[in-house]
Amino acid sequence: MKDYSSTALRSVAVIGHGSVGKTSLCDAILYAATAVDRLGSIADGTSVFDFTQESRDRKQSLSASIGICEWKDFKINIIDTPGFADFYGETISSIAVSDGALLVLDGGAGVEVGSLQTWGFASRASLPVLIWAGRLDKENSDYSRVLIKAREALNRKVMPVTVPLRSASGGFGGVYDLIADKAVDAKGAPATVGAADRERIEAWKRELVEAVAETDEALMESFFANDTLSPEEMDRGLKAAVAGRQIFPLLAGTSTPPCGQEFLLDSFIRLLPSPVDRRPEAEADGGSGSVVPPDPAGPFVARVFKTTIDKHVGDMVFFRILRGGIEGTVDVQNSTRSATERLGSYFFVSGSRRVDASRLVTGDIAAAAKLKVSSTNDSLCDRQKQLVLKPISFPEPVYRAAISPKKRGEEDKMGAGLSKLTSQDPTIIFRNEAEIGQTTVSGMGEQHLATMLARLKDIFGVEAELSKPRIAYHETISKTASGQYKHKKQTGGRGQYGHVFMRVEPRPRGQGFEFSSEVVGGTVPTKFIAAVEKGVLESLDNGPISGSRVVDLKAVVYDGSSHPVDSSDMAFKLAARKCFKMLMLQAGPQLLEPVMTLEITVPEEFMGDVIGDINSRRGRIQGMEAEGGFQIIKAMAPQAELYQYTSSLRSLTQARGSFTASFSHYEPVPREIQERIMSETTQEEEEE
Ligand SMILES: Nc1nc2c(ncn2[C@@H]2O[C@H](COP(=O)(O)OP(=O)(O)OP(=O)(O)O)[C@@H](O)[C@H]2O)c(=O)[nH]1
Ligand SMILES: [Mg+2]
Repeated sequence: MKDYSSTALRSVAVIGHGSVGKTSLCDAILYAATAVDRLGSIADGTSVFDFTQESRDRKQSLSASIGICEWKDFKINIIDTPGFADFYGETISSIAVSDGALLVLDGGAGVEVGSLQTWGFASRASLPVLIWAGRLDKENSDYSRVLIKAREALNRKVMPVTVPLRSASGGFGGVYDLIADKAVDAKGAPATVGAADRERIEAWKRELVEAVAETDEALMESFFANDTLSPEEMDRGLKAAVAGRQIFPLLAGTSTPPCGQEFLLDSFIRLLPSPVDRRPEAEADGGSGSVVPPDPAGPFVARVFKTTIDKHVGDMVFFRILRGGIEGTVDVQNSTRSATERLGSYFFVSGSRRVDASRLVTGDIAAAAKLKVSSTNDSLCDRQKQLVLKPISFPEPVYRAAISPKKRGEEDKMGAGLSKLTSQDPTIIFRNEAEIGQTTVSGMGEQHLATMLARLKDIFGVEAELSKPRIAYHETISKTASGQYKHKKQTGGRGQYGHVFMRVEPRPRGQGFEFSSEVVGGTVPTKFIAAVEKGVLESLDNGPISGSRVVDLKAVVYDGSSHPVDSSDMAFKLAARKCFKMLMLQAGPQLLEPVMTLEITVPEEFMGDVIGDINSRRGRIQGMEAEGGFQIIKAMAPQAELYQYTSSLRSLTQARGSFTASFSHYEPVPREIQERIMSETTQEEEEE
């Protein structure tokens, strides 16, 4: 492949709802640009982008995949992204390294929940967005309706730039480019516009010119003076408006068979900013607080956005060069991990194919092999000019499960595999949770974790299984209680003697534990007070209701007695422990459970079902808001009721609902549940 300068590069993340036709479109783009001889197909398993066995088997994209094409002296990196919410991690990181996003909508359904979510990711990254109304060959499709929906749900300034033509029978008849004034028929061959389409086209053209004029004062004046804009003014004005997210061009076409991709390729070049015009990247907090402008002549900076682990070909790290460039073998700094990496074996990747690269410039995307420590979200930079980039922020994974190896003794092997997989995929988090005595793993959904288990087995040879995690209950008291306990044993030789009077008092939620002594006159000798405190502290890990952590109370030792020979630290510790447990049970013990805040986004029609379901999970609805045809439900619900909620919500909403969850606070569990848990705990204790 020939060398391209930064201004002749474009990287586009193709995003959208699941199964909307993103990968098919990406294949059609490569075909239109003659980067491939044959059109890749999902059905035949010949897609350039869905090349992994996993994605072929499932006919679904599970990770981001890059395809390269050359078009009119430009090099275009097409990044196909997953549409299924479980795999959004790679969608978000692809957006972070692109010059623009192409949001794919279905010509029939228009804006779906995944369209809104991925649009949101692009908005958060301030990325220019082009929109593709696809699958227009399907009977229920309607470009005008897609336009209306996109304006309602996404942005008022969605403006048609390429539009469908009608066939003689009234179906899809090809595409017309409003800027180039060119048409193709449904098979992609040059065509002319029939009288039936003329009028609509003129109206859309006029609307586009007006919209561009509105974005800039000088253009507005010119428009008033001439009642139109010159082609040069249109080009410049539209490009600036797209870069500034003032206009979102809507394009039309089909992918099977392909139609409209040449106009789309033209639009990438014409409408998206070049890498040197891209908004500067920010440095992480604690850096010089400044930004990194995309200067091709500056010191090298790159962002790692994807890592693949492959036991046959080795690990690969994908990155975008944000400033400067490299040629030949270079030592760079991984500033995130404070390590030097040798960039020697680097190349471009198109599908599963490696393409030689002798040099890399600002704005391009490449992959490197044989790196030692680098993985997703790391910063690579010039060793003389080190900085850390503000990391890409990923959603909090909401699907949490306990994980354990199927074979005993493989815990360490599993841990090593998991830590490698989580460094590759920041939307998987695993933790050793001491409080519940389990290793847990959180991901974006059931499928996400299932894929992770498959990789764990495939790459690391560990079979693991998931289960419902224990709940990290807390225990506290609701009233004050006081009493005494005497630990006294006289068995031959030296005896044991410890005697304490204690009081326990509730403290406000979140205030934690406090110990104090009100002993006067040395009834408990000062040297044993620490032992009393220790005894109580030891009891805090193992509350009397469920063996959980005890919180939010005060324990006061106020009296006692001792024996000159038989008293010891041990005896006082034991007395304190027994006394504390006894008092907790008298002080209205209360089991607290973690409660989560939920934000659930669903189409209006499913709202009733979703609210009903939340109520049945002991949840409380806090409020509702309408946004772009969707309802956002804010609610609180106990964590114990939310295991596998991701899956339930999907089945309740035909996969059109989504949610985020975060820990909110601890709250008393209802009496009958506390009693059940308490009797289960006593049973376990008796069995032991
Ligand atoms: N009729 C018609 N079907 C299409 C068109 N484009 C794609 N499809 C079909 O839509 C289905 C989904 O296509 P994909 O390209 O896998 O969709 P995707 O958005 O990549 O799916 P995910 O990656 O899983 O989110 C496939 O059956 C395609 O054949 C089109 O232009 N017309
Ligand atoms: Mg796909």
